[in-house]
Amino acid sequence: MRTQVAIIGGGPSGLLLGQLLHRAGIDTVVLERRSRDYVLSRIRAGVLETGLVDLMHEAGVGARMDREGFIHDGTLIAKGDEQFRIDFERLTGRHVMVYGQTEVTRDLYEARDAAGAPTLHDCRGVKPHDLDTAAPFITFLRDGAVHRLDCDFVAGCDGYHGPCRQEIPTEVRREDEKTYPFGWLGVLSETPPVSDELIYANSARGFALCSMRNATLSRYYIQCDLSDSPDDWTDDMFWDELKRRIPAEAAERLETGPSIEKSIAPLRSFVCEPMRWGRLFLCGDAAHIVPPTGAKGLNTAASDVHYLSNALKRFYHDRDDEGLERYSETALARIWKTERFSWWFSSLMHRYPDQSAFDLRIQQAELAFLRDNEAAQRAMAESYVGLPY
Ligand code: RFL
Ligand code: PHB
Repeated sequence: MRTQVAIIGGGPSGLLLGQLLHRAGIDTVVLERRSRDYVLSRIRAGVLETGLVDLMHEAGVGARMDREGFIHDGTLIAKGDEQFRIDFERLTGRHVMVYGQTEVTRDLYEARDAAGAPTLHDCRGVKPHDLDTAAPFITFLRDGAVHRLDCDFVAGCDGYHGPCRQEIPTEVRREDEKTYPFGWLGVLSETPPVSDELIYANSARGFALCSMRNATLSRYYIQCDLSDSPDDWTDDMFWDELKRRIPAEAAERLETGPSIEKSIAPLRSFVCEPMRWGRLFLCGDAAHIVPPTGAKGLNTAASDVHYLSNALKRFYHDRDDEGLERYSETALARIWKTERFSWWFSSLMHRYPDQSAFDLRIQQAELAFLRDNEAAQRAMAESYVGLPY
C-alpha cells in the first residue's frame, strides 16, 4: 500500500487534516487503533473557535454544524452567588460555536467515506519507520496480518497516549508539563441547559461548569479529587454538589435527570518540542495538552492542522518546503499562548489544596479585576474566541 500522507489517529486532528488534504488533491490513509463506534462514543469538547468553524467549511463539512450549532456571543463567570458576563461580540467582534466534538468527528468520517478515502480501523502495533529518510513507511497489524504502508510524510495525530511522539529521539525532544491536583467529573444529561450561555463558576467548594450540546442535552462538570472514581458519585450526589457551586438563581432553575455519561478527566498542561522530526509531523493532543478550562484542546489541534495542511499543499503544489520547515516553530508560537491562557483561567477558577489565605485573596482580586476592567475582559475574550492563526 502507498499513499502521500499517512495519518496515524482517526480523531478530529487526523480526520480534519485528511479532509483538507483530500480537497487539495493529496492522498491520505488514516490508521486508527479503535473502532469507529468507540471513537464516536468519547464525549469531549463542545466549544469551537471561529478558526475551527472556518476549517470545517474549508473541508466541506460545515453544513450540519451551521444548522445545528449554536453561536455564543459571551460567557458568564460566577463567584458564589455573584456573576458577570464577558461579552465576546462587543469586546472582539467575534463569537464561538457550541457544537460537540462527537458531531465534528461524525461529519468528518461521513465526508471521508463519501470521498472514498481509506480509513482503517482496529489497527494494532502501528509503527513508523525511516522517518529521517525521504521514504518513510508504517507497519501495522490488522485482521491477523502485518501490513506495510509507504508514504512521503507521516502525520502523528494519535493523541496524548499515541506512539508517534516517542519516535522523536530523546536527545532532541523536550517535554514541559504541569499536572494539577484535581480533575473534572463530567456528566452528560438529556435535560435543557440551565443557561443560554456557559457558566464558569468559582465557588468555595471548587470549580463548576455548566455547558451544553444543544437545547435538550446538557454537559456539566465539577472539580473533583484525583482519587475519585465516577462510581463514587451517584447522579443525586453530582446534582447536589453542582447546585451548591453555582449561583442560587441558577441552582433553582437547574433541571436534573439521569446521567447518560459520567467520566473523570485529570487536568494537565503539556508541550512537546519540536513537533517535527524528519518526515514526522505531530498534530493536536499528540504534541500538547491543555486543561479544559477555556475549551482550547480541540481548537489548538485545529490550528496545527491549519498550519500543516497549508504546508503540505505548498510542498505538493508549489514544490516549496518552507511551510514544512517552519511548521514546528509556527505551531508552537500559538500553542504556548494558548497554554498560558488555559493555565491562567484554570488558576483563576479552581480551589487548590495547598492554596494559602494570601493565594485565595489574590485569586479573588484577579476575579474582581476581570469583572471591573474592560481591558482585562478584552484580553480574556480574545483568547477565548481564539487567537488569530
Ligand atoms: P484524540 O481525540 O485523542 O484522537 C487521537 C486518535 O488517535 C488514536 N490512536 C491511535 N491510532 C492508531 N494507532 C495508535 N497506536 C493510536 N493511539 C491512539 C486514538 O484512538 C484516537 O482516535 O486527539 P486529537 O485528534 O488530537 O484531538 C484532540 C481533542 O480530542 C482534545 O484536545 C479535546 O477533546 C480536548 N477537550 C476540549 N477541547 C476543546 O477545544 N474544547 C472543549 O470544550 C474541550 N473539552 C476536552 C474537553 C477534553 C476532555 N477530556 C476527556 C480529556 C473536555 C474533556 C472532558
Ligand atoms: C464542554 O462543553 O465539554 C466544555 C465547554 C467548555 C469548556 C470545557 C468543556 O471550557
